Formats: sequence, C-alpha cells, structure tokens
Amino acid sequence: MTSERYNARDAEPRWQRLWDEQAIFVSKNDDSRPKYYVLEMFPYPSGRIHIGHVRNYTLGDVLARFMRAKGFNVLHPMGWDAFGLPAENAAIERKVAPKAWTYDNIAAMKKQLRSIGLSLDWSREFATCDPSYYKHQQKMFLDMLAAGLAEREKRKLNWDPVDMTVLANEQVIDGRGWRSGAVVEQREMSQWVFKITKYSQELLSALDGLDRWPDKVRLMQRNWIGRSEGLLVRFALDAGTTPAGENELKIFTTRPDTLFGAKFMAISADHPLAQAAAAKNPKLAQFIADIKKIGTAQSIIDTAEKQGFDTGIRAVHPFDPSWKLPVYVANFVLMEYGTGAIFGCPAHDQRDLDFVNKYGLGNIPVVCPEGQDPKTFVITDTAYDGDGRMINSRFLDGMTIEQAKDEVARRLESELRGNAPVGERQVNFRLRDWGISRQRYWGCPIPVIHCPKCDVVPVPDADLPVVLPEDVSFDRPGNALDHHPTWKHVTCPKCGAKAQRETDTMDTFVDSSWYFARFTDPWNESAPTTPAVANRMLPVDQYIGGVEHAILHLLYSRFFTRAMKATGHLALDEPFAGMFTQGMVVHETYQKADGTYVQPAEVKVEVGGNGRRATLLTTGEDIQIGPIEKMSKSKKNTVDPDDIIETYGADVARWFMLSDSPPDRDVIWSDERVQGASRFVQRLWRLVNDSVELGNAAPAARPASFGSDATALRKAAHAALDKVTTGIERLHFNVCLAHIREFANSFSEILQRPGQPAGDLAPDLAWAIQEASQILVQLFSPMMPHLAEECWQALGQAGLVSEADWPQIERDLLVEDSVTLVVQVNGKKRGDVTVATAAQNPEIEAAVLALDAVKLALDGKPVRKVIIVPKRIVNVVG
Ligand code: ANZ
Ligand code: ZN
Repeated sequence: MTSERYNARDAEPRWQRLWDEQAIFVSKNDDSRPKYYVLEMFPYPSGRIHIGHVRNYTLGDVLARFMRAKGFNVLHPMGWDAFGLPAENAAIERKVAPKAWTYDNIAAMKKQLRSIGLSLDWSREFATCDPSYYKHQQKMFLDMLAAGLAEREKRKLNWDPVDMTVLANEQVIDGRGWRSGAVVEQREMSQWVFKITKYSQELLSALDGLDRWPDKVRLMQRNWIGRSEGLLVRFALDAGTTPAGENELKIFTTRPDTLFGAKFMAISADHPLAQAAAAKNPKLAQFIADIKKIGTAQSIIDTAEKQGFDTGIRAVHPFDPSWKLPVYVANFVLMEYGTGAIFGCPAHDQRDLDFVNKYGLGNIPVVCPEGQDPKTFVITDTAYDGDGRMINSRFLDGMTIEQAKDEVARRLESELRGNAPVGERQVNFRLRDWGISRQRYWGCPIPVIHCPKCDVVPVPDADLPVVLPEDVSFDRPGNALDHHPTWKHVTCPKCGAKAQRETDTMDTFVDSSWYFARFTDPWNESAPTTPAVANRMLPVDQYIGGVEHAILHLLYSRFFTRAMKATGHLALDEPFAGMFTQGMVVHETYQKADGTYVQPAEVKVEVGGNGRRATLLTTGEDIQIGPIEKMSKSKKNTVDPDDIIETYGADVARWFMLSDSPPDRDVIWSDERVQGASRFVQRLWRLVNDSVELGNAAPAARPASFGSDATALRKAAHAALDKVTTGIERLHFNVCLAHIREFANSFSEILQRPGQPAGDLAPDLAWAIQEASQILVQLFSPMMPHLAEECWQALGQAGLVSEADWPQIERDLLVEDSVTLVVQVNGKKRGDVTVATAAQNPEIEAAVLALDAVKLALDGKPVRKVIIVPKRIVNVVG
C-alpha cells in the first residue's frame, strides 16, 4: 500500500507536458468521427487570468474531455479578444506600445491557462489583433458593404470640446470628459453601421428554435430586439397654433385603445416640430438645450425626472375635431424610436401619469379592471396597465382592450386625410443598426479611403490587410491613427487623386462576432473561412460564458453568421446551438475598523463558539467579515488563481469550482471548502492505490458470475457511471461530483472490510474492484485530469486516461432491487415504504397498512380502498 501523498506540484506539469508533446487535444478537420465543438468565450488579454476564467474554462474542459472519451472529434480552441481601449491606456500611462503590451499579456496568460490543465487545441490559436486575422475581417466588411449590409449613417457622438476628440461612452463620467473634465457635447458625425435591423424579425423568430439556450438569455434578446405591434396615427395640428408649414404630427402607439384617455402630446427635443417651434421661442430653445445635456443613454433617460415644455401648439383628436391636445417637448421621448412623438395617456402609463401629475393636466381612466365599478374607478399615483373593459370611450365602451385596438385601427385606416389614411398598422423594433466606428487606434482599421472626387472607395482586396502602423504617439488626446504623420495620406485607388484613409477602427465586438468560425480553419490565408469546413464544424455545440454577454455579443454573432451566409462565407443561420451562462465567483469581504478592505490572504478566519471570527494575520487586530460579493479589486475580495494552483494544484481548484454550486449559479469561494477538495484528492489517491493491490488478484478474464459483494460493488460503480454520464451531458456538474463522492465512499467501505487479505480475495470481487477503480478514475478524469492520469498509471493502464474511451454502462446492473413509495392516507402524506421491486400489490398493501403512521391516521376507521400508483404512491382511503 502506498503511503506517499499525491504531489500535484510534481504531477501536474508533467502530464501537461506529455499531453502537449503527444498533441492529443489537437483536432483534425478531416477526422471522420462526428464532431463536437465546445467553446468558452475567449478572454481579453488584460494581463492576468482571474478566477472567473478558471471557472469558465473548467466547465468547458469537463465537457470537452467527456465528449472526447465518448468518441467525438472534439474541437476546443482558444484565442484572444485582443483589441480594445486598455492597451491604449497602458500606452498612455506606462509608455508601452499597445501591441507589445497585448502580446506580453497573452504570453503571461497563456502560461497561466496551461497550468489549469485545459484540453485545448492550441494549434488554432490566434489573437484578433493579428493582421492575419483582421485582414479577413476587413474583407468581410467590404463584402458586407457591397451587399448593402454596411452603410454610412449620421450618428450622435460624445464630443469633448477641450480635447477636441470623440469619447467612448465609458469615457464620459457624469457628463464630462474623463481627461479634460469638460462638459461633453453631442455631435452628429458620419459613422459606419452594420444593418442588423434587416434581420430584426429573423433574429427574433429564430430564438424559438434555440432550445438549448437559457430562457432568460432568450428573453433578454427578445426584449432587446423589442418588437411592438401598434398603430401610426396622423394627428392634425390646429393651424392657428403651429409654426408655418407644419400641419400634422405623426405618432406611434401600441395602445390605440386608450385614445380617449389622451391628455397631451409629447415630442422629442430633436423632433423637427420642436426645432421649428424653438426657432420662434427662445425659452423653448433653452429648455431643449438643457434636456439634451443629459445625453442619449436609455438608462439615464429612464431614471431622469420627467420634464416638459408646452410649445403652445395644439393637436386635434382624431375622433373629435373639437378636442384639442397640448403638444409638449418632453425629455422622455426619443427621436430614435417610432416617430419621435407620442400621445400621452396618463391613466394607463406610469410615465405619462408622472408627467401630468407634475404639470396638473389630470387623467381619465379608459380601461376598467374586471370587478371594479367604472363609476368609482379612479387613478391617482399609479397607472393601471392591466386587462379590463373599455370605459369613458364612446363607441369603444364595453369592448376588451384587443377589440378596442382593432376597432380604432379599423376606423383610422379607412379614414382618409389628404389621400392618405389617418391610421396605419405598423410593427416597430427597438433594435437599432449597429454603429461600429470607433475613433480609436487599437482596433481593426476600417478598409475604406475617402476621396474628394469618388467619395468612399473600398480598399482593393489586393491591398488588404490595412495594417495598423506601430510608430504611433499617444502624446495628444484623440485617435493616434488620425494624428499619424503619414498613415492616412494615400492616393485614391480609383482616380489616383490625393485621398485619406478612414481613421476610425471597428468596434471590438466585431472581432468577437466571428472568431468561432475562424477557429474552424485558422490556417486559410486567402479567405475568412473554408466554407466546407466551417459548415461541417459549426454550429458551436456548446458555448459557455458570462451572462454579461447575453445580449450584445450573442446578438452580434447571430447577425454576423447571417451576414457571412449572405456573403458566401458560411451556410448556417445560428452560430451557437447550445448556450450556457455560468455564475460568478463571489467571496466574503473583509474590512478593518477604519473601513479599508483587506485581502482574504491577509486574514485568518476561525470558527468558534460565537460563529466565525476574523483577525489580521500581521497584527492580530479584529477584522469585520462583510457581505459576500462579486470578486473585485476595489473590495479586495479576490483570490489569485496562481496562488491557488501553487498551493493546492489545478485539480483542487477545478474540483472546488465544480462541486460547490450548480454551474449557472454563483459560487462562494471558501478556503475551508478548497481544503476539503484538497483532502478529497488525497483520499482518492489512497483509494485507488489500495485498490491496485486488491485488484491484482483479479483473473484476466471476466468471471462468469458474481457473488453478492461483487455485485453490490458493480452496481454502485455502474449506477455512478450512469448518473455522472447523464449529469455531464446536462452540465449538472455539481450533481456529478456528489455522485462521485458517494461512489468513492461506498467503494472505500468495501475495501476496508476486515479479513480480506489480497490473496484470499474471491476472484469475482477482485475483478469487480479492478473494474470499479477504473470506472472511478474515468469518472473524475474530466474534472481532475492530472490526478486521473497519475491514478490511471498506478492502475497499470497503458496509454493516457485522457485518450481512453468512456466506460460502457451495463444496464442490467442499474435495475434497482427495491423501490420507495410515498404513503398517503386520504391524500395526505404520512410516510413512505420501501418494498422489493418485484413486490405484488397485496404485499405492498399489507406493508402499508402495517405502518404505525397509517394506523394512527386512520384512527380506527375501516379502510375503504387502497390505490397504488406503481413505483410512486400508495393512497389509503379510509
Ligand atoms: C399611447 C400609450 C398609452 C402608450 C398607454 C403606452 C401606454 P413599446 O411597447 O416599447 O413599443 N412611445 C412611442 N414612441 C416613443 C418614443 N420615441 N419615445 C418614448 N416613448 C415612445 O412602446 C410603445 C409605446 O411607447 C407607445 O404607446 C408610446 O406610448 C411610447 F396607456 O402610446 B404609447
Ligand atoms: Zn478618387
């Protein structure tokens, strides 16, 4: 028996090297086995792997290793989402070149990733900042331009008037530029957009087919796309009140049923009517300038106090020429949605209600909830947006909301004013085209040239890639590409005139919108994909990442896949057949008496009579244990994967991450539980070594029959195999780990039974022990691959467990000998009963009626009937 401890520090790098040398995780595109593509969201090379990465990649790795053992040609690649602002900030703050900074970080993080023991195919690695990658992205941009999927559009941008530069949203802090502190202005400029809205309906409809996506992610996407069915209504304007030339106001509403509850009209500050009215009204002009300062971010608009300004213009109610409605300019109406104008119905819309309550306009309820008396139903502070019947609405009274919507639409559609119908049914989407221009250096250059004569000229294919210059300076604010002395000055490819390169680069979301496709053939130098290969290897069977990417990244990737199909680079619609969003790694926070945070590593936590107590390691002073929060630098509640791996080994970190909660929930980092995982590793190692000796007595051939001990062990092994197999397939990893523990326990009980010296061991039991130990090692091999290799070797197995086939389940062994049924008396649960699986009804009945709990519940009453639902419930009716 071995008394040696398992030494992860020695074993882990050894196996990692061997896996590498033998290239066992490299997948070949001409492999004829069925493919399985598992992908985790690739990291941004910030410099260090954090614990969330470890969780993300471990989840994917378990699946990859399992599917490999199941006989699939597994594609499990890794790369780097390498463009972005932090590299430029590093250049500004530390005077290092963005490129050097990025590639240094990649090297450091790659080393860290390797130490986790991930079964990755590194032969396909790329960084999105490699010209060999973005060259193809530029090509696809040009293809999309030719296909009408990329266009120029005027957009509002944050403009810093001091630094004379455009700012990203995250560079605007409280309305001011992050560097200059100047109040940021909104400026209209021409931007490149991808026409994602061409696919609004399709991106929405196809969500129904994504049945291996979390419902919450699909819901978030649905809401983001935001389809609304409604009515466009042309309100006539009261001629005496309007600026010259304006005679109608077009609005979009999803609630035409509430038209008789209208109290006001509201238009966006950017609406032409607002502009026209402001030209004659300096106070209005001032109001418009003020409300524009808060910017265009939806979240700000939603939370800002509702404000309006009466323009003096009056609109006419479409069903009553004598009914005039005041037209306000309001800060909550966006120009970008619908028509940039609304009618307000305060009784049934909270925002409108807040507005009228502020300006004293009153409200009229027009929908009365079931069970309420229309005569007494009033609205004060809370709008009613539920179901009900129409009231106070003339010809609509008594109708349901749906009937009323239809009736209003029908009437207004058939009513003409100046040859056009007053109403028109319309479907609107919230989704906007994807603005991809960024005024930044460290991104993929947009491959066009602006010629004074020919306008926008695509860079010819032969001139791709348009490479980022490396000799750039960050001494001045703004886009270093734009400041470069020579880079942008070119001649027009069409007419030869002096022209300028586009200096905007692409949103980094573009880089991550097709990397999964590039992984299928990253060696293709002449095209973004090799369609035959990509179509075979895609879609990604299981994609895993954080829920923070549930909307934009996934939506953009879904759009890109369609755009690549339209331009001949792929032939599929959906990139990710299965999507999984993992939870976060969270940790307690620790604070000194003065409120400053300290790191977990600096604190000693003891469990005593009065609960847990923490002290500072250095001084012994009391430390306050604070709430469990997402790991963050500011709260100092982080743990460093390197430290964990150095102290316990990667397998322990992996096991802990998988064991403590379902993968889609948050996991609380706990040193105690990590130590528990570490002890379990040693237990498994001893268990396997013990079994080696006992299993040595096993006959080479499978015994013809098995005695009861051997059968019991085999049943436990195959039951565990069955449960872990289905558990991994469903990504219920924590459940799998519980089964592995349980099996290890029953296995070690059998091994520790006294009076079983190896020599005397019955051959059938020895054989079963050998089988059980192999199964055990294989079961935990996806989670703890290094320990598993070491054990596999100890078991005398040839080859690597990482390459072994998943064990075959013997279904005969899964049949349970007994079942437990719930016992009810008159439908109420009173206990349960365990009977032989083969037991007949009279036998079950007798067992149930003999139960004290049943006798007690019957209280002497005669039994009228016993109903048996096989394998589930027995109900005694008394
Ligand atoms: C009258 C009304 C009455 C409305 C009522 C709602 C409730 P969704 O579902 O998101 O499409 N709206 C229209 N355009 C707008 C804009 N540019 N800025 C701000 N709000 C706008 O929302 C459609 C509803 O949002 C529309 O229906 C309109 O208000 C408002 F009891 O019209 B509703
Ligand atoms: Zn030209």
